[in-house]
Formats: sequence, C-alpha cells, structure tokens
Amino acid sequence: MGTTNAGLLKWLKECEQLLTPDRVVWMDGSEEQLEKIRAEAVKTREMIRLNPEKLPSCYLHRTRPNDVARVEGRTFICSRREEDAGPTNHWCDPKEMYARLYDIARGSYKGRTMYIIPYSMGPIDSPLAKFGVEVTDSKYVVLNMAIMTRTGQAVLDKLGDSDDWVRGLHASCDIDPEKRYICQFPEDNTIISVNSAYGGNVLLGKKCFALRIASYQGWKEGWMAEHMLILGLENPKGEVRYLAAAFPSACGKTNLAMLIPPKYFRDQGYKVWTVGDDIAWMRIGPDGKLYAINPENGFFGVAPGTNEHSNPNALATTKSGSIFTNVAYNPKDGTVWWEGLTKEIPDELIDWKGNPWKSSQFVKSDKSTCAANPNSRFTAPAKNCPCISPTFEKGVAVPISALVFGGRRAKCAPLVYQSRDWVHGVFVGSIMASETTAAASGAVGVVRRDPMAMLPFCGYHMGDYFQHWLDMGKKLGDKAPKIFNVNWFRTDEDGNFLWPGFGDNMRVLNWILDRCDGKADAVETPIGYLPRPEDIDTTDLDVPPEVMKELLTVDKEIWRGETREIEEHYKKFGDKLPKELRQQLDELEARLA
Ligand code: GTP
Ligand code: SPV
Ligand code: MN
Repeated sequence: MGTTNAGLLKWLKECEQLLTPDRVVWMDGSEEQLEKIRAEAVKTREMIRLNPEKLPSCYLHRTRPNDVARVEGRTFICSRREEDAGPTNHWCDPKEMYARLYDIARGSYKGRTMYIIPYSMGPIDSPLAKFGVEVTDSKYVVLNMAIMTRTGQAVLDKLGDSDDWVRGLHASCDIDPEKRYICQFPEDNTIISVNSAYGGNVLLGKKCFALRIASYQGWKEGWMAEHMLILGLENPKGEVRYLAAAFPSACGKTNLAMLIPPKYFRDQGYKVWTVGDDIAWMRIGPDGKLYAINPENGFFGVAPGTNEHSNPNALATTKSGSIFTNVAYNPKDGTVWWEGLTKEIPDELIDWKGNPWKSSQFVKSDKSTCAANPNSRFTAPAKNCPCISPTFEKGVAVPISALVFGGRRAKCAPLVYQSRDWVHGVFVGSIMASETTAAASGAVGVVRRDPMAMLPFCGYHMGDYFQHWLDMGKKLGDKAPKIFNVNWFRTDEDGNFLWPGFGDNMRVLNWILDRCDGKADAVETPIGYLPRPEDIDTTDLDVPPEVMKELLTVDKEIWRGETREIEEHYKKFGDKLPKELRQQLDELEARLA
C-alpha cells in the first residue's frame, strides 16, 4: 500500500498527530482485508452477522438512539465569506470552525485504529470520477464506504501526485449530540465530521462530497451535482431513454429508480434500468447534450416500506453483501425485519435499539413503537441490483432527455406537469416544496420549500445555484432536457393516497418521455402543460376516472395561496435571486389572476 502524493502524506501525518490513534490501517480495496474487519466488528459487537444461508455476508448495525439521521441544524458550509454560504446554510468562519473541530477531535482516536480510505466517486477510470480520502475510527464507516464507493490502492495509483482530491476527516468521539458537527469547507476541498456514526453524516463520499463539495465544484467548473436518481426506460423497440429526478430525502428516488412496470407494459417489452438512486453528476457532452453518471457504487436506501411488491428489485439487491442499519433483528432465524417488509408481523423481535419487542406493543399511530427505526436503512452493492443499467459498470455517462422534480404534497401539485421552457423549469425546481420526513432529525410532515431537493445539500449560495441552473440552460440551448414536476402523494380528505404510485408511476414516465419526443398531448394551464386524463395510459389501472381528473386538476385558489408563499420564500435570496425567476413568479401570478 503506498503513495508518493506529498500533499496527501502531509495531511495524513497531521491527522495522526491530532488524533493519536494506536494504529493506522490503509484500506487497500482487497476482500481479505474487509473480511478481517468484518470479523473484528462482529467480535467487538459493532456488527451482528446475519444468517449466512438466507443473507450471505450481511450484517446488522445499530447506532445510538440519538444518532439516527442527518442533522441539518449542525451541518455547516464554512466558506471564507458568510454571504457565499447564503441564507439557506448554517455558516461559521473556517478558522474558528477548524479550531473548534480540532479541539473536539484531538486525541479522540486513543485506543482506536485510524483507517485511511482512498475512494473514488465514479468509476476509477472514468474522466468524470473524482477522488477523496476519508480518515475514520469506525469499522462501520469503513465497511459502508467499501460498498458505496470504489476504494483502495487503485484510487491512489490513479490519483498520483495530483492535489485534486477531497480531504475527509471523521471522528466518532463520544457521539455527543451537543458536540456533533458536519462541516464542509468548499474552498479547501475539506470535510470534517465529529460525534456522529450515522449514514449521511459520516459516509463522507455521499452527501458531504458528492453533493455539498461537488455542487460548489460544479458551479466553478461548469457542471452539475444534483440530488437525483437516474433511470433508463426501454421501450418495446429496444430504445432506452434516460431521465434524472430530484425528490427530497425519503420521497421515492430509490423506488422510482428500480421501478418494475405494470404487467400490461412488461408484456409489451417495457423495462426500467437503474443507473443511480440518489446522486447525479451531469456535464454537457461533445454533442452539446446533458450527460449524467451516478458517482456512487451502492445504495443507502430506506428500509421501511420496502417489500416484494413495492420494490422487489431493492429487496433482491439487499440479499447478500449488505449492511442493515437500525432495522429489527429476528433472533429465531438470524434475519432482519422492518415495518412493511411482510404483511404478517413476527410476534417477537429485537427492536432497533436492541431491546426485546412484541408485536402486541405496536400502535399504528405511534412511530416510537416500531420495531425498526423509521429512517432505518440498507447499504447494498449496486452490482446486486437485478435491473442495474449496463451503462453503470461500463462507467459511461447517459444522455438525459428529461429532468423531473417532485415532492410530497397532499394538495396543490398535480400528478404531473411540464414546464413551459428551461427557465420556467428552473422556476418550478426553485419553488419545490415537500413534507419533511424521518431522513433528517426534526419534525416530520411539515411542508417546507426544498429547491431542487438540494436545500440540505447545496454547498454555496442558493441564489448563485439558481443562476448556475439558468446558465447551464443557456449553454444547452435547444438540446436542453425538458423539465417536469411530479407528485405521487396527493391525498383525499381522509389522508389516503389518490395515486397508487410505485410501478404505476411508469405510466407518468411514459407520458413524460413521449412529450420529449413530441408524441403526447397536453393542455396549457397557468402552471404549465398537463396531460388530460386520456393522455395517461391507464389500462388495467384501478383508479376511477373522477380520481384521475382530480389528480390532474390545478386549483387556482390553492395556487394563488402558493404564490404568496413563494413571494416569502424568494425574499430570502435578496439581490441574489435571478431576475428571470422573479419574472416567472410575476407571470404565474398574472396567469392565475
Ligand atoms: P433517500 O434515500 O432519503 O434520499 O430517499 P428516497 O428519495 O430514495 O426515497 P425512497 O424511494 O426510499 O422512498 C421513501 C418512502 O416513500 C418509502 O417509505 C416508500 O415506500 C415511499 N414511496 C416511494 N415511492 C412511492 C410512491 O410512488 N407512492 C407512495 N405513496 N409512496 C412511495
Ligand atoms: C438522504 O437523506 O437523502 C439520504 C440518506 O440519502 S443520507 O445518506 O443519510 O443522507
Ligand atoms: Mn438522498
């Protein structure tokens, strides 16, 4: 294991002096080394080995009950100037924050091992790949990073002496929520995370690098890092068209990315190919079109609700080589369980906190009685996925025909609509709103504006980010993807979903892609182009015509209220709000008047 990269070696020396580990281990990318660490983690009880016949090479891990989700209130963008972080990010002066973090982390690896993980976001040999090195004292992080990214010596070989890599320092410390910080220093290519050992807070290649740091890099370098799934939809002629879709956390990206078309479509030869389920890096290709790669190598997916009917592909993906975090354990057969996995609830389990749990204690209205944490997750290798796109392993970027925004809205947003043009599409993304979920700590079910699903992940001023979107549109010109908005979550008066969702979302994707080809009809409304009920193929679909009509209705009164909220939302950005977007809002108000 080795490198001659002087900048990297110097930084590692500094980490070692600060953290004072008992030993240092370089992750070389070999299966033997990972197997050794898995065995150690089982011995120290950091992991439970699951039934090797039913779930080969699968493990269960429990985090502290105070450490089960991203912590947006303790996530900082430490740019030199406060105004560069913008109104939607927490900010702290980098000098001050480095000092605070070094104080917290100092000496914290005592009695522990310092693992050095060289990793690549994107296939190592791809011209679109970017590299990072994460230092951690957590075996859970090491084993998760080995699934979520490409790791090991090959990364160092490819990096050579370049200084184009991201420093990532993670220290578990005491998992003290009062001293928990997730900090990005975009101008220094540096991430520091302390006092957490959960998912998005500590797998630094994911949200911290591939979105917060990468969005900043993309802004400076003319490309885009987005919180988007990527999928290919193959039609009966064998043509595959790709789209990328941004939904906030726990709003359906993994499920849509792995969609299985309804039987009626399957029989005709339709098929969905998964390219990515969470993050898209997109660049303009030599032909002037927008191309995307998924920089990750695995899925860190929401467990609850995943089952053989809702998402059989995701379930199949977790059947080997996976790590489950904060799900329930079934001691009878050494497997795992979560709410919604099976209709029948096992009588007795060990809940996600490690306590005995009886099905009789479950109260539907009280999430705290669940056996699995609502934000429990699986980490599964992308190569396990039955519908992984052939483009994924080849590492080739895919041309994007459509960009889709969406969120959880009980009312207001219709099932689907198309923006009038790119600028209007950017407006549609900038006004996105969604009910909050368990993926971040805090209240659940509150509507908040989450532009482009990037509110927690944009590494710079959101006004500049909007402008970057507008600039990309100018560069793309008439080759720009068409922009749409979807909402699978409209409800009736009793709170029941009006749209069946999941596999049936394919009917909407078909309309979207047909629109891109100029093959489907639509009507103009104040908010954009909507399909008429008959423009969506509803063969074999059990949705009454009046519900289809309701799903595709634009209520002007509700939308007038919405524009008043957008006024408030836009005020936050001050002079940094691009004039084109302000004008879009004025035009929408005029159309609704
Ligand atoms: P992150 O990994 O947090 O970024 O989440 P995600 O956007 O990948 O969300 P995911 O696909 O894991 O779905 C989250 C929740 O939404 C699960 O409980 C799903 O069951 C539910 N869900 C997904 N798609 C649909 C849908 O079409 N309709 C309905 N009603 N629920 C859905
Ligand atoms: C999300 O919250 O959007 C996730 C999970 O994908 S985490 O990696 O924790 O951010
Ligand atoms: Mn996500």
